[in-house]
Amino acid sequence: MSTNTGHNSTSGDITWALNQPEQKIDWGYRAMHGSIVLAKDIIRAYYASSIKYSYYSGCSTGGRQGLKELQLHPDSFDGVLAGAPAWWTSHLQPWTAKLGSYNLPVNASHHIPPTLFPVIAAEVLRQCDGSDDVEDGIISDPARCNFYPEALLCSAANTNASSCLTAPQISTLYQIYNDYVDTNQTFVFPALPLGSEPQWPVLLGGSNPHPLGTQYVQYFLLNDPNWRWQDFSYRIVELADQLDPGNATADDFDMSDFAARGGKLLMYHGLADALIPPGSSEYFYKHVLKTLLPRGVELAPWYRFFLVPGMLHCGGTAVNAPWYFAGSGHAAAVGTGAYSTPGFEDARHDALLALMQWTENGVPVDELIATKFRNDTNPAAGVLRQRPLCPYPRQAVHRGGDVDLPDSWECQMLYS
Ligand SMILES: [Ca+2]
Repeated sequence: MSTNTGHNSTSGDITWALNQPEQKIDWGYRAMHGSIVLAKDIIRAYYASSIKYSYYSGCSTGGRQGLKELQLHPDSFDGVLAGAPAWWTSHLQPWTAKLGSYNLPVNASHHIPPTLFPVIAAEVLRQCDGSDDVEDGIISDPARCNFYPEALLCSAANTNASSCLTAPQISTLYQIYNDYVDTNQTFVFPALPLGSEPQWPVLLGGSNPHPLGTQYVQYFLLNDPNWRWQDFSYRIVELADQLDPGNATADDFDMSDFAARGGKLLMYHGLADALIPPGSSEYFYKHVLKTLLPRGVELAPWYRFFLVPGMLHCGGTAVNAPWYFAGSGHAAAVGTGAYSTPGFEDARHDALLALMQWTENGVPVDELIATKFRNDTNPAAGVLRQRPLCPYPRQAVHRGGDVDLPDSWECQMLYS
């Protein structure tokens, strides 16, 4: 089933929410649950039999919806595949406005024009590619790179504004790459990762912050279309925490009811995602861990989280990274009629089949093989690269051989 979540709009438009508290609740969780209940009734009636297993697959807001449904109604689904979840609505949306403001106004000396984003991307890749021990054009562990932004600083010898950054622009770069921390060192939201530059035009390339930030504050939080992003303050975040309109934020980290009934959760997030930082999924995972492990609930038997090196928001890559594993929207990116992982329709290469095998046969997802086709819209043209994705906090480590073949890699703990 699918649902319009109770309103009609394009995906970047929040104006419908103005003074509509019931529609906000519909969007937050209610339309999803009602639709699930009705869909199950229809399925039972049509097939005249009971439902054996129910699965969910969604990314971005779809990821949030999967987590929210699981938290409110642990018996709705047996398996949930949640990609790049926009789970932290009350912080993600204000951060989106804050992030955009770093690079504005466009006539300021600190503004970095989008034409410089590829220059920054190239320097980040030059400095960081090898920090994961393999020079393959993919930054597989951004946290291991000790990036030095001043390498981009214009000098007396190089004053070409299309190939270097001024000191005020370097300061903007620091803001973009640093977590949003506010009053009393309060952590608000994680930064964009090194390697996310190819997707920066979405949130950092406009003459205003993205509407998903600004319009959230205007139409969802304050019901004040006249609010200006220039007036952003920490008060907005505090208000969002306090009100959380529509109860949209999926922050009930105690998912032990879902675990206890045998539910399985597979979560993934692209490490080059510049719309929702992968750090927000790491934060989520760690908070579930901190909530449940002290009570004796291990995560590995029911919840696994995969970071995807080089993958943009929900899918795609700018650096030829293996990103295709039949996640939400992946087949649609290939073209009409595509399904699973073309040519590799099995639980090793298809996250949904892997989730089903885990749920129905008890085979845990110890790794997933991600694929980069030579041509993203024509899998028949062959495979460029395949590589395992590993359950956090493991990561794929090269053990020798052709880096483009999956068996040249193995999952190892990222600490020792
Ligand atoms: Ca690398």
